[in-house]
Formats: sequence, C-alpha cells, structure tokens
Amino acid sequence: MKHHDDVIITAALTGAIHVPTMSPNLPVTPAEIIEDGIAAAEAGASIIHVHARDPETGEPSSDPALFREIASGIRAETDAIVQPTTGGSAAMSVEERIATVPELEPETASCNMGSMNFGMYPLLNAYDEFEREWEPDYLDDSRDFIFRNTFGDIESLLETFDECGTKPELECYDVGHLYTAKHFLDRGLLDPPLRIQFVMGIHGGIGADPEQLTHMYRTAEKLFGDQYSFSVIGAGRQEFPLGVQGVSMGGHVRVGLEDNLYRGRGELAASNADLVEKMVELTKSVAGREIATPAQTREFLGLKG
Ligand code: KMH
Ligand code: ZN
Repeated sequence: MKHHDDVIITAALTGAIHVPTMSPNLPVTPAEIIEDGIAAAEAGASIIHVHARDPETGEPSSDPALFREIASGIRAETDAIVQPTTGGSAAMSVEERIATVPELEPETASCNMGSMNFGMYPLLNAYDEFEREWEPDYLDDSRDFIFRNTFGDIESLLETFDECGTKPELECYDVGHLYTAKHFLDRGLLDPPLRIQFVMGIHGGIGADPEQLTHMYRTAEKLFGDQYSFSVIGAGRQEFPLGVQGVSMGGHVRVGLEDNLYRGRGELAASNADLVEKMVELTKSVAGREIATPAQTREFLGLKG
C-alpha cells in the first residue's frame, strides 16, 4: 500500500440507497446538498462525493445541470475535492451515469468495478428494520435491481475518464472486483497508484465484517503492492467500526448519509458534518492519526487540481 500519514475523509452526502422518508436530515435539493457539503468540508472531509436528486420527488437524478449546480456551490465556499458519482443509481443506464464526467471534467469520480445484485431497499446492517411506510413512489415496482458494470461498460467509462483527466476511484464491493481492477491495470487502462474504495456491506456485495475487510486488504496487497491506497465504506451500522479498522490499518475512510443515517444506535445523524465530526474524533483518538487537507489529498492521489 502507498502510505500517507494523514487520513483522507470522504463525505458521501446523499447517494441513491436511502430515501427521504427515512431521515429528515438526508439532503435532497441542490441547496441542501451544497449546505451539507460545505459543512462536511469544514468538519474535515477533503473529498465530497456527490449524487443529485430530483428536488420535487427525491428520486436519484442523473441531470448534469443539477451536478453542475451542486459542484459549483460547494467549490464556491471550500477547496474540497468534489467527486461526482458515475454509479448513480442501479435504476439508471450506464450512459446516464457517465454524463457528469464530460460535463464537469472533475478531478476524480467514482468508477464501479463490477455488475452485481444491488439491494437498494433495504440496506443490510442498518440499525433498524426498515418499515414499508418508508417506501417512496419512485421505488414502487422496480425494487429488484442489477447494478450493471460489464467489462465493456467499465472500458468505455475509463476511456471517458482518460479523455477528461479524471482520476477514477475504484469502487470494489467484493474480492472479484479487485481482480477486475488488476485486469484493467494490466491492460494499461488504469494508471497507478490506484485509489480503491472497499465498499463493505451492500446487499449483494461482501459482508461488512472485520475478517472480510482484512481479506480485501490482503488481496489488494497481493495484487497491487505499493501501487494503490484504499479507503473503507462500512455500510449502515458498520460505518464507524470498519472505518476505525480501516484507518488503523493505514487506510482512509468514507462516511456520510449515503451510507449510514445514524450517529449511533437510535440516534439519527443531524447532518453529514455530524458523521464527519465523529469520524475525525475517532481517527485522532483511536488510530492516533491526523486528517488530510484537500491540498494534501490532491497531491497524494495525483489529482489534476
Ligand atoms: N453507493 C455506494 C454503495 C458510486 O456512487 O459510484 C457506493 C458508491 C458508488 O458511492
Ligand atoms: Zn455514491
């Protein structure tokens, strides 16, 4: 693993899994997403991972105009790295999902490393059993998803990343996705050092268990040696336990309402910044590491700035 002393914290603001009826604090409109992004950056997140939602319905949206509005609103007030999704939601086509990259030519964007079942509703590992009363209209008859990322899809996504000078963050939801990343590295379609996100605990992917995180780490070490760094998502209630494990192993971490709605058992997070603040505190007190600034993050990840 390529090492950096300080921890890169990503805040994932809203995503596509949770629905607005699950928490009044999930940002939906561009203004809400911008406000949460600015506060998360001020709390210590150097990367802000962004999805957009239809301001009326809350449904995940691929509209590039919404992404542009959100990115420029956050950048106007912070020097955080704005990272748009190309995962979008499992209900979108690959063409819809990639549209933000040529539109924004961002420093980095997410790039998903394989097709899988994707249980958007409910999320495994939540503190509470999800209730049917949380079901929004837009999920009524389309809950059984395949998240499509074929080898051909990934190849064309990576061509667009390359044309736009955008560094892909490789979202790996299972061990096989690491081997897919290795395949693209060997073919010269990825440039080292790789930035890998271990996505633990999505319904359809690897479990959010300490042993599985160790297994992802060992596999990445074997495949990539010092040509990669990693960050950890622990979905749902595993956000902080796996985050602490990841930073204790020398990695980085992602938190946010995209992945987890709770600060602790029975306590909804008040905002994305609330989750970032808790992760900053744990990083310092448990792992004894400091927090990377956006400038340090840009340099370490080799972003164009
Ligand atoms: N939704 C998360 C499970 C993406 O947006 O491309 C992973 C993610 C992927 O954030
Ligand atoms: Zn995302």
